[in-house]
Amino acid sequence: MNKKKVLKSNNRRKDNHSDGMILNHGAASRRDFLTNTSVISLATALGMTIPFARFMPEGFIPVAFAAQNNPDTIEGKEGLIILNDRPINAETPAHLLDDNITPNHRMFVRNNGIPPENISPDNWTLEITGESCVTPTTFTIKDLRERFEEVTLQLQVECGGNGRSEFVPAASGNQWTTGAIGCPKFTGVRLRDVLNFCGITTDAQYVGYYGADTHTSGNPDLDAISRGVPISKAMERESIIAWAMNGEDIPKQNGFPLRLVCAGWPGSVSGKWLNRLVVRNQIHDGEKMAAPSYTVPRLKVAPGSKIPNEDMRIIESMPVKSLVTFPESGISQDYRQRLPVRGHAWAGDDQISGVFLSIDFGATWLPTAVSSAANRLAWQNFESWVQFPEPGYYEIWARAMDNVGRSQPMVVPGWNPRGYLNNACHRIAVQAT
Ligand SMILES: Nc1nc2c(c(=O)[nH]1)N[C@H]1C(S)=C(S)[C@@H](COP(=O)(O)O)O[C@H]1N2
Ligand SMILES: [Mo]
Repeated sequence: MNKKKVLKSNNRRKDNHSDGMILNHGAASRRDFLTNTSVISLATALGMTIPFARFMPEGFIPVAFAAQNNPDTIEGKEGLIILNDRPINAETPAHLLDDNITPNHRMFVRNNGIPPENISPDNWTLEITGESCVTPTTFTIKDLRERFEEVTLQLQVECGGNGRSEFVPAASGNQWTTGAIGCPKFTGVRLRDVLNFCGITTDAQYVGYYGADTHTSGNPDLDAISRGVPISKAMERESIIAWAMNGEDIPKQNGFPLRLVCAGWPGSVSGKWLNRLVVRNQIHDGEKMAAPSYTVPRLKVAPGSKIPNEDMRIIESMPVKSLVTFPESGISQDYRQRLPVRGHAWAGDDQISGVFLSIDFGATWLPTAVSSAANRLAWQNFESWVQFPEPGYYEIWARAMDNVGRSQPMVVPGWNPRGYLNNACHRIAVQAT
């Protein structure tokens, strides 16, 4: 089968926050479509018919107009899209996340500060301390390896701001589309084993991390970020202190030589370049713990409103979500042939119960085959195929449901000032010929 990428799209990916329900970040302005919303003009712009046009929701802009990749690269991270170069932030295009286990070179990068240079893993130390730690202790990586049981787990890390680019009005921050997610295999020791070794007092409430990266301002008294998790999350068997990713050193940008991984929660709780953990008798008060960082309004708010900090809550488990990783959006497909469709789905601390596909703008949905997770807090893979009734423009939509019955919304959910937790359905474009 010959699946060339043929759909025309804009070659710039510059931010355009005036767009309405663009579900994939694009350069096409919604205004162009508002004055011109008829199906005929959309079909003309696409250069093909839209067989299921009668089901197209009002205001939806064909995903075919989404933006294209930019050519810049980060060493060891070829193919990732750079959103910011100081600090470095880069996301992975959906079709490059097709592997069941995310390879090191495909893992997104989200840096709040400047990563440390000239690291020697042999001299690296991790200090466990804090007011609720009984015996503060400093470990080398060798100590950790010798004293505690080694575990290898596949764990999903998704930035709380993944999908931010779709919020209207725009939320400031990196304009992630869909690619701030990955699910590599991490090797390390359980955080709880290390905490139990040092001893924690009964008033322990939170575990906060510090890393060796520095604040972008250059001020040595400021931390780039220092977040953490409640003690209950820290004590889960899947919360680990890792020194390897997919059996290799953790890539430099992803926290070499040591990082925390508390999966299923915003990626920001998984501290990189980890050198200190503090067991706190209160909610950790490190950099970016307090609102508005990594918090959302307790109640639904009108888009664009200002929310007092005390009305915000810290994000914990991430919402149900899925990503189509094959085919790549924009391919051309012989309509007489079946097109395999696959991807991944995940649901924070919970599990996926089903993933459904639609080729008619959500009028009908078909189930897919969903794998079980490699372990708790690893994403699950789904697989199916579609076949189009006639040539024309189609979109494949994927929608996941979790084991407590929550499913992904079709439109961007709950606007919030910092643009977190967008779990709207992923859409890809296909031209059937
Ligand atoms: N020390 C440190 N840890 C950090 C960060 C950081 O900037 N510094 N970024 C956090 C955020 S916001 C995310 S989403 C994840 C991203 O992990 P990755 O870059 O390995 O994908 O790391 C988290 N841990
Ligand atoms: Mo993040």
